[in-house]
Amino acid sequence: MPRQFFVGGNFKMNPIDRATEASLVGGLNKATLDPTTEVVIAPPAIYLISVKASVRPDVAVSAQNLYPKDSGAFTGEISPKQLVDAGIPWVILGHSERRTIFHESSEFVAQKVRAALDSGLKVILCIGETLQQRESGETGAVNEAQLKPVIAAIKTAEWKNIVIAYEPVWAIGTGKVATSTRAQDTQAEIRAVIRKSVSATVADEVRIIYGGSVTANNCKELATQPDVDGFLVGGACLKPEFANIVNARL
Ligand code: G2H
Repeated sequence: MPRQFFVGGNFKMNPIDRATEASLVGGLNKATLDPTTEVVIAPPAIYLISVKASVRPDVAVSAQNLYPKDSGAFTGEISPKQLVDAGIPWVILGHSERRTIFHESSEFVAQKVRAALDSGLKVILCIGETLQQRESGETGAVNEAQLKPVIAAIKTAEWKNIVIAYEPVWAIGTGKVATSTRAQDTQAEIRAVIRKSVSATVADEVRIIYGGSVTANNCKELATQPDVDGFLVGGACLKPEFANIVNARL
């Protein structure tokens, strides 16, 4: 069965006010979106409930993070159970901004993935190498090392609830998008890791999306690549061109 095209919009710490949130959601609600693309948007935690209430029903909502406990003395954190209670079905985990700025290890990301799946959430799992790692030929090893604790933490049947977002750190918010060949080659390599370490069926079925400076201008060529099953979009998801990215395969 072909893999369903998936486009996520990662708002990061935007918008800065509720009026902008309303206009972003309003714009998306009016847009013509390819009905065969699965669309998920991830606003900041404070807007999750209002976005969920106001966005069109064919667009799902995702959190950008969680803490891997049900409840307790973890000031400032949000639990998987609270997300489920709020009707939020997805969570982004392992984003490079979390790994770098907030020092999240791959093992901690795997704990979060485990907790998310235990509560019934679906996960957009981000991995990717830095420029220095790419230049020293470590891309494959870095991606495999970031995947490894997650592979160890979850069962084969649970991979249907995971989308892998390959986001080379050097391409994030820099305007330097990966060439379609580079994205394809790296994502094929990631799929090969899943084939080797999980199963051939999971490798064939898991969606591997690309993130890092995706725009309406570069999405169509990237979308022609066989191992690019969609996108995780940052800056461009705050603009009307997000609809063009959702429609990249039209
Ligand atoms: C990568 C991406 C969204 P941007 O972080 O996750 O952001 O499209 O702004 O590079």
